[in-house]
Amino acid sequence: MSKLKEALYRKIEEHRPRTMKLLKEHSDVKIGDVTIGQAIGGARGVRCLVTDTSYLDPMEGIRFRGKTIPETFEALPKWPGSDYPTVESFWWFILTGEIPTEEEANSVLEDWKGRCEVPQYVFDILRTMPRDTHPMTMYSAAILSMQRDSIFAERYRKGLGKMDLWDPMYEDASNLMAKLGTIGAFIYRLKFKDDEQIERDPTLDFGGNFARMMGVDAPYDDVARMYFILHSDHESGNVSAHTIHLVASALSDCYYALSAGINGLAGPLHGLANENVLRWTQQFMDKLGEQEPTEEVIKTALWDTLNTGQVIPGYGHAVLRKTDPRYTSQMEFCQKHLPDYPLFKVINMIYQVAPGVLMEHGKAKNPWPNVDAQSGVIQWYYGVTEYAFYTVLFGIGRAIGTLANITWDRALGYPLERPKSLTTAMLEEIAANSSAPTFSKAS
Ligand code: NMX
Ligand code: MLT
Repeated sequence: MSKLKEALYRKIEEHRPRTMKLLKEHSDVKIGDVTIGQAIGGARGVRCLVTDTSYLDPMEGIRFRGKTIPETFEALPKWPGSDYPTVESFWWFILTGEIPTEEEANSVLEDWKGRCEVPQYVFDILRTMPRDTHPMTMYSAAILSMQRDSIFAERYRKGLGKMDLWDPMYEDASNLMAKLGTIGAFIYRLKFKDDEQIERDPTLDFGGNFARMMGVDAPYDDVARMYFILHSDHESGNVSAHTIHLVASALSDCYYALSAGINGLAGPLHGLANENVLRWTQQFMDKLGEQEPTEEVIKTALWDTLNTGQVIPGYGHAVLRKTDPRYTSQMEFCQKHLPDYPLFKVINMIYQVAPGVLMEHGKAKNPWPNVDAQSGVIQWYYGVTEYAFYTVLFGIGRAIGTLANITWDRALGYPLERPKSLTTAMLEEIAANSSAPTFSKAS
């Protein structure tokens, strides 16, 4: 058994009695009520998921296993010469809640070496797809195609007790994690670099290898580490994480679940916003031509978008009510590495103007930027200008938190997810019989 699997098993044994006690002694304790506004309005604010890998506070933003982003970056072991922790050390952390020693983080790196080879048939399938297929479709298809290799599905078929299911889930999750960087970089070079592929280097970590296989020089390895960790987890209610949790609750394996979640991430209101931010900004700059961008012209362009009924990509959030700390973290990276880059200056100008415009527009509950508003600039600066690829980067990161989360779902024996639906007529009847004020709105 690998060091990480042993550590995880110890944590699972410690945690199980807590869940059992809650279920046995406090099952009927209420944690919230659901209003008609929430039932129709996408379940905003309904508290009905349990996730220990991360927690999202509306004002503070994300904490991974209790740590803020700066605390996470500070605490975890780093690759020599690098400013950001390795993906391998973060994987240990998100799975166990413990900061690994360097030796423990290296044990993940060694373990993934034995798992990282992507089957040739995956590359063959990707090469058969029309070249104008969206990279997210390719990424999702690649993950799904490997389902035939699921250890979970095989062991389940053979008959495995409910409380042992976490073990093959962990195996599938680790097998996937070790391969996703290679798959992402392969898709990038297949689509945008005439299929000229670059071999991985077994002496490098996940981030270093990703940069190498993308064909982008340092510090892109650190960009990759930062990017994957920032996008890893946003508790369980977001579309991708929730989908992954939901699909896995049917005891579908990691391949089915992750592929499904990636399809949700591909929506423009979710992960695809990072592609749309760059498209919007580039179109805006193209229109400007030689003219210097000013706050006034940006304001006009934002209003033009809103007046056609479209959303401002990269702004707003279903939970956050402040600037996303993942935005801030990337902005700090830009201030350090590319302070005078014209595109960064434009993105900063949008940040000065967009919240005010959205407040005046009066619809968005949160006028502040989310993670997607800043991420494309960094990619663009390092030469990854093909913005259709950006959501794949998000999707590689998102796998880390969600695969850890569904491994824990199996460890704690969470059941099939199956909320109850009502008809509109039933809601009307409930409303008619309710003493609640008729103007009440979902929070
Ligand atoms: N631009 C214009 N209108 C907006 C925006 C925005 N950025 N954000 C919210 N609104 C509108 C929203 O469309 C809704 O309008 P209507 O009443 O006509 O349906 C109204 O404001 C109320 O929406 P909220 O309750 O503030 O937001 P909700 O929780 O429904 O949706 C998002 C959250 C993230 C989907 C929404 O803010 C949005 O569409 N943002 C732009 C797309 C984006 O950046 N998505 C990425 C989110 C982060 N991620 O990576 O997933
Ligand atoms: C995410 O990272 O999943 C997004 O910020 C969306 C969300 O949390 O709802």
